[in-house]
Amino acid sequence: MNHLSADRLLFATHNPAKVSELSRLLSPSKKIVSLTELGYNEEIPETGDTLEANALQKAKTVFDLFKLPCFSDDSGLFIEALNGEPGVHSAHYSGKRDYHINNQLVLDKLAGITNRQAYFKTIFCFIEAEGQTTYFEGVVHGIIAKESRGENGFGYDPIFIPDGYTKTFGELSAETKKTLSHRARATEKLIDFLRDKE
Ligand code: ITT
Repeated sequence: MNHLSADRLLFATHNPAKVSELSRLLSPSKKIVSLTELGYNEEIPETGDTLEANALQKAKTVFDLFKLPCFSDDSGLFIEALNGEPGVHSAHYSGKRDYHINNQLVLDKLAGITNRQAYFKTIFCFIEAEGQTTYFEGVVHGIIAKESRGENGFGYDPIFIPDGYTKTFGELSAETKKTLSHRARATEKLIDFLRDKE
């Protein structure tokens, strides 16, 4: 067994909702260690033009600090009728990191538009050691609801209805989101990769 088979993985995020989602997805095989647990509260720069560039920037920042195998995810909501917006700008779409305001902005921009097609995409960047970087992708397709519904999850969950469902991610349970989300799909690939290393 090499160091990858250790049961702990450092997750380069400050988003507690993501930490608990990932912990549920990975358990019981791996334990996620968050930056908060390590006492690291600095803002991680995210200045890239793509999900890949941002994921690499986050993982590299944290890897360089702690010299531990670590991964990050960068995710976004891509809406067809808005030419892929908010995309890489999902966190601060309105200029503010405020889920409610950003959801309302999307609904306002889509007012009167019938094409509601959208997808969430996640890119995981895993840095195992200096120069050993691997990416994993996960996508879930769906549509944007007419109004915000539900309190579960975070971010754009209350306005996103995954294909095959009538409820938003905000209304669906965490258990259901776990079976079909973009992050779940990327996580499966990460788990397979880690398993192959054991
Ligand atoms: P870190 O960069 O600290 O990991 P973040 O909140 O900035 O956390 P991302 O850059 O990966 O997260 O994602 C950008 C935004 O996309 C995020 O703030 C949410 O608004 C939205 N988002 C990502 N994943 C989501 C999900 O599963 N459900 C709903 N919205 C999501």
